[in-house]
Amino acid sequence: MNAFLRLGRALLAGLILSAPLSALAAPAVTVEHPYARAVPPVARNSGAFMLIRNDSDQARRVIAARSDVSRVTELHTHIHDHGVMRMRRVDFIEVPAHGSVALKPGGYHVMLIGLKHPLRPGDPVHIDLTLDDGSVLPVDLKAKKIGMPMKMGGMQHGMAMPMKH
Ligand SMILES: [Cu+2]
Repeated sequence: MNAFLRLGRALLAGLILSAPLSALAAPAVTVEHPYARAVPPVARNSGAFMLIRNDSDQARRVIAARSDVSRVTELHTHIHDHGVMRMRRVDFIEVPAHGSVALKPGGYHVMLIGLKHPLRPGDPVHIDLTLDDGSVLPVDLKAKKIGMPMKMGGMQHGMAMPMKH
């Protein structure tokens, strides 16, 4: 009986000790359903969208993005400015603890500026997202044909993008 109790305690202690290790092993921030907007050959810019999920107790911020398909890659949002939808660069995109944030047309997106080649439907895109804890989240996705979020919003993605670089 005593031996069983000891064994039980040892197993319990082992479970408690190993818990933090298993928490470290599973990535707390993950990405679901990533895709980029396929664009006509004349387009110089595009956007990438996804759902970013955070399973940790702490809010996490995406603070930078890099991609192999564009010369410059930025984090953007859309704002309504006197009835006109405009894009604006943001310093970070926050993913709440035990929550998620959607990057979608008309909202947050990863802006691909200065495409190195046309993004046709099915073309692969690799994006690295840098988080505020220093970790890098690699995202592999494909370009696909999608509708414009709004008549003007969609046009501005390719046409009225202020280039400050
Ligand atoms: Cu943008």
